[in-house]
Amino acid sequence: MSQNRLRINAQAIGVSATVNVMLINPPWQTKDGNIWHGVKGTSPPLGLLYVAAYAESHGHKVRVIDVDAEQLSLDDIADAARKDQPDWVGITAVTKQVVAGKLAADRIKEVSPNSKIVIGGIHATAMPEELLREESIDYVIRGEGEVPFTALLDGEPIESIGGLSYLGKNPLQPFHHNDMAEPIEDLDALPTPAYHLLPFDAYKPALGAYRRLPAMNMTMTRGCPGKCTFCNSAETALRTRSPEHLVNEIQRLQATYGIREVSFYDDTFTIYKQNVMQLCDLIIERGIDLTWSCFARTDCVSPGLLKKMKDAGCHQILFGLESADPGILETIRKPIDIDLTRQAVRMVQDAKIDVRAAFMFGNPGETIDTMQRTIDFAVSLDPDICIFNITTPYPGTQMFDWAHKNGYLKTLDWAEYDLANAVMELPSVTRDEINFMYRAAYRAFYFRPRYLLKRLLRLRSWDDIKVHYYAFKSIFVTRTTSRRNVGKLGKNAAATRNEAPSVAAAAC
Ligand code: B12
Ligand code: SF4
Repeated sequence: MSQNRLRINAQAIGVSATVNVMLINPPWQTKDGNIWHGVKGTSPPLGLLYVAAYAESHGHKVRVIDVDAEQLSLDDIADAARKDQPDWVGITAVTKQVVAGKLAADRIKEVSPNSKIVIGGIHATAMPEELLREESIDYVIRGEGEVPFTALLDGEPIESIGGLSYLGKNPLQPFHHNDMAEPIEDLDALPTPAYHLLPFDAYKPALGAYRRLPAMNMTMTRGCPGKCTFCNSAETALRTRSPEHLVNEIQRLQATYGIREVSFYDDTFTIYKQNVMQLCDLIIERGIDLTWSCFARTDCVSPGLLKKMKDAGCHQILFGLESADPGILETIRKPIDIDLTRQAVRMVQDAKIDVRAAFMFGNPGETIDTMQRTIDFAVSLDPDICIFNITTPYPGTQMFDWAHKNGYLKTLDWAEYDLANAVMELPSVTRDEINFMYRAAYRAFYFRPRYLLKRLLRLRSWDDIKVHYYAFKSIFVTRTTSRRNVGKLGKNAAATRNEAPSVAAAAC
């Protein structure tokens, strides 16, 4: 797909017959005992909104249903589909949502049998055949959805649609996978995500992740050159919007919704340092009243950049630090030097920007000692917020293929793939040991008198009090595996269920 083609499509309003489209974000609620059960937030499903906006730009009538944000049930989705009888239904799903996505597809097909159902997003990209085996799902779109989904709505021949997977007539070779569409090069040519199709007031980022409201999530870039084995973004084509285009969009969102905060959801927001500098200059020059947060890597920041970011309203950076063990960092292909990380965290703290650090337990080669080293490192860094996740090998990642090939996956129940539950049984450490250290990490980090005092002194709002209340309640109240038991745990011992805190996020 050439850039010209994209531009022409984006302007081609009304060239094809208008169809009725329903786009669905299925639920992904956390379970009781997970820290975010209390403090989680909701933000508009950006991928789905990009797809919606592009379809609208071709004149199609689009409705978006966000099950969690609107607090709906499967029955509500069925009711909506019965009433609307959409020509096309698009469902998005990360791995954890896919079970709910399939249930939604089944219900919609029951009440609106003529609707064609398409599923897209990260999980569909990795596992198209799994989804095409579902009777209710007609098509899968792999990769970026804007162009291929709209091509379906426009009635283009299915063989010509990039990234489309579908069933053919030959029972011996039922699956057809068209070549992937070219990554969209000119991101400025995409229409603004269709925020207007959702109830704006229903959204609020997770407690602790924002400074002011109302807030909106946006991205400047797509893709990541990183090679991390656990990540679905690894080695995806890196592209960026121009800072000017992004700032214009922020100003439009301020005029329409009065937003005062932006969560930048780029994989590595600071990857193009010059662009971030320019973006900050524009925010400052135009006097835009904005606070914001972003994700970055410790090898992608510098003191000058951080100072500029702070001046332009940045209040929090999330670093995916993963482990303090150099061997593990090498194995997961994120070999950032620990001393460099220490310096980078210090630089951010010196710039008076909050640090949110994310670590993973249960990587290949993990032992109790490496996890303890990670805990000690986290405590010594003293970030403002610390997130510990359990390594989860998501389909489509190198780690999934490795774990699958070696027989380390203990379940393919995708609902268990939530970063708070060990789904791999590794030779070097048991699942119970991982679960134990995971909980131990939260206690070790959050129950330090120095940390508690620092947080108490910084409580600014009712939301601040709530986030701490839920976090501490979650850590205190959850049942724990005793340290004594850990010594006795056999490799095949059943892992303790997800009872400890986890944090939804941590792209890096
Ligand atoms: C920001 C973010 C979050 C945010 C916000 C989510 C939101 N409301 O937008 C929060 C913090 C809430 C979050 C939570 C979780 N996240 Co998250 N998150 C991200 C992140 C960094 C960016 C998402 C984004 O906005 N992308 C930009 C948009 C434009 O891209 P996109 O969503 O992929 O959509 C495009 C295509 O996929 C496709 N597409 C998507 N949907 C559809 C639907 C149809 C019909 C079609 C045709 C096409 C299509 O077209 C879109 C436009 O091109 C990604 C990493 C990444 N780069 O994507 C991880 C990522 C999606 N998250 C991940 C995970 C694991 C989670 C959690 C499960 C964590 C947890 N502890 O529970 C939860 C699940 C919640 C959920 N439903 O998303 C994993 C998913 C891995 C997997 N295979 O499941 C990712 C890939 C990071 C990683 N580790 O690799 N996340
Ligand atoms: S973990 Fe971060 S740096 Fe690594 S591939 Fe994913 S997004 Fe890129």
